[in-house]
Amino acid sequence: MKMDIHAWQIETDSPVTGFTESIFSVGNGYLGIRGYDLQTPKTGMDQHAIFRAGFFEPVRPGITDMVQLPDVLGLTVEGCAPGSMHQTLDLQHGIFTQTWHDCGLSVSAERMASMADPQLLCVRMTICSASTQTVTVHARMDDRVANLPVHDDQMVDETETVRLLETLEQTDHHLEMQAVHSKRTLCFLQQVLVGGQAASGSTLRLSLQPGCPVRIEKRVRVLLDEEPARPETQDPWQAHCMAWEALWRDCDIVLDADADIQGALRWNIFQMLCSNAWDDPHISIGARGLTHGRYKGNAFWDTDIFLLPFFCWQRPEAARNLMLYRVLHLPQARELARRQNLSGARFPWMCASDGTEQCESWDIGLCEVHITADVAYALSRMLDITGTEMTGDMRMLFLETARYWESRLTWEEGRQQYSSFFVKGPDEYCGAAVNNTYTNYMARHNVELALAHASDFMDAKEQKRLRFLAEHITILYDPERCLYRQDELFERLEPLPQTRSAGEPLYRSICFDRMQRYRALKQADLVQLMVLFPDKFTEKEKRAVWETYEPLTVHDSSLSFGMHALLAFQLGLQTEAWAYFRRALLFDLHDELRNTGREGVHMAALGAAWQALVYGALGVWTREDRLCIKPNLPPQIRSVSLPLRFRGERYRLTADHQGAGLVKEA
Ligand code: IFM
Repeated sequence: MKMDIHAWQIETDSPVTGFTESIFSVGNGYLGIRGYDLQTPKTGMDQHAIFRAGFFEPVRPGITDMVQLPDVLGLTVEGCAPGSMHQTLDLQHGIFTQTWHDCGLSVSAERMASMADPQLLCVRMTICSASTQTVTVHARMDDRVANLPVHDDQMVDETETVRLLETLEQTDHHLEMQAVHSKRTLCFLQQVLVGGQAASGSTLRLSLQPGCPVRIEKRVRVLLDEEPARPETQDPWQAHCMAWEALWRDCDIVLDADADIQGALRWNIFQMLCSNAWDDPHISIGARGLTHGRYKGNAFWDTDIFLLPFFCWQRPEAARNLMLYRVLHLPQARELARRQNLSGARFPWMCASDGTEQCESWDIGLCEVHITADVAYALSRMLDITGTEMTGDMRMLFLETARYWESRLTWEEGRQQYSSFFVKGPDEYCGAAVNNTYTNYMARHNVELALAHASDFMDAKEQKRLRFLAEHITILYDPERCLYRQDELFERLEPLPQTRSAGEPLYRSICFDRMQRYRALKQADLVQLMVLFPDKFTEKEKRAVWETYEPLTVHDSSLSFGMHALLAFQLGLQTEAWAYFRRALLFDLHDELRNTGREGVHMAALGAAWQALVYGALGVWTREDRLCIKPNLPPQIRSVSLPLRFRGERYRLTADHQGAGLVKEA
């Protein structure tokens, strides 16, 4: 499907599909609306999705789903069924517009989730008629809604909807619903304006004259748990546009490059902002943000490792809250470790709003343990970049996660080493591995963080034990090849007959079990490790990892391209870096895995592309309390200018092929 990507706009003449719904999702971090067709009433209870961040309800014992809200935005012109639509997303002002022609009418319907008022959703419809006629417009809030919980197993198609909300009361202006299980309440307050004047009722009869457009506006305030309504603004559209302009002052990256690269970069940043409830530490970002219910709305390492850098450097308050979310869930992480007969704190692979483990696939949920060290790593990076003062709870997080590793790793007396058994690294095609280097290296780093920041909380014996652990954890390294080895079994696996996936991911045509026994990587694993610690590995070691593992990687995960681009930039492999960067940047816009419609926007890919540019092509990093840059721009990018925040100060980084500068801004 063709999407035209301009510097500040994405547009298409294609009909509304799952794919366009995902791409044209808009949000304000609290409320997210998929880009569904406003004119056509929904035919299935799970269609026309709107989400409220942090609102989860149980769908089975112990398992929650992000609640789908009813379609309160519908604004339909009676009798019209346009065959095609022009759809435009204005990235600068966060407004999505669908324009169509039917019944002698020309209609444009704009929508937004207000960035100035987190409770507010608005639609504005402009109707022009070619002749004198009367039309009826329906503005009623549709209370029919159900969730269609998406199975963790990507091969299982979901068929059963679950009703999570019931209606308590509905009038023309007010809809009150209640969550079936928790009894949390949800209230929608609707205001309709015709030509700027308040209209009564939700069925509007309009007399149209040629050349006299009529504007209908619908404002819906969404209140969860009886939260008080914020004061109304005279012009919510203007307030929203101004809020977006302020966001772009903090986050825009101006490129001198082809318009599609500039536009795709802005769309990536736009979608990260749309799914981030920046001032609430109780809400994280799910793997598909507020664009889809895939993964039940849960947060993974995607947030800590892939998205966090963008927020650290451009929205430090948001980065702080994303890490506070982890800190606040330390009690649940302790409980998870205890349930797994382990000490300390173990973060869930898939984390729901209440901090519990939501992963229902036992192998991934139990053995993809690197998440715990990823959280500790992310916290240390956030502290370093934003200059946030470390609290006692943060020190406890470092310590409790280190204690987890002490109990999760196995001491092998014969070899005098700590080993990890039954672990999966980032490469989810590696089976259940032994001594995955990514996991062990991250675990060691986690223990070192505890020793550096939490030794006051340990007695001398514990300090000694943890130091011993850090010194004796197995890191598989072949000095002859200067090569870090992925794990103990990888090289014994059978080669994959076909090394590149074309279109759909390989797991769609080859059973997961079979994939686990091939010598193929689903996504960056040691490549991932190299980019997390750019100063800890020599150029030779990075090259050895690249040359060994890159050809074996099938990139069946959205997390892969950006990390490959980043390492390729660092290695000066400009051709490869650009090819990977483009694929990362356009991952959803080009529907790389053919699942953007079915699954929503891949949040981690957005952050990975941002990192490839900022860490890779611009060489931004922190060293000894300093902000350092080392640009190595690809020829396709002639110059870059972006704001960065570092330890409370604002900077502007500019770079072109002649040089680079970093200027402190007032
Ligand atoms: O966290 C990722 C994982 O690395 C690969 N499978 C999908 C998850 C969610 O994006």
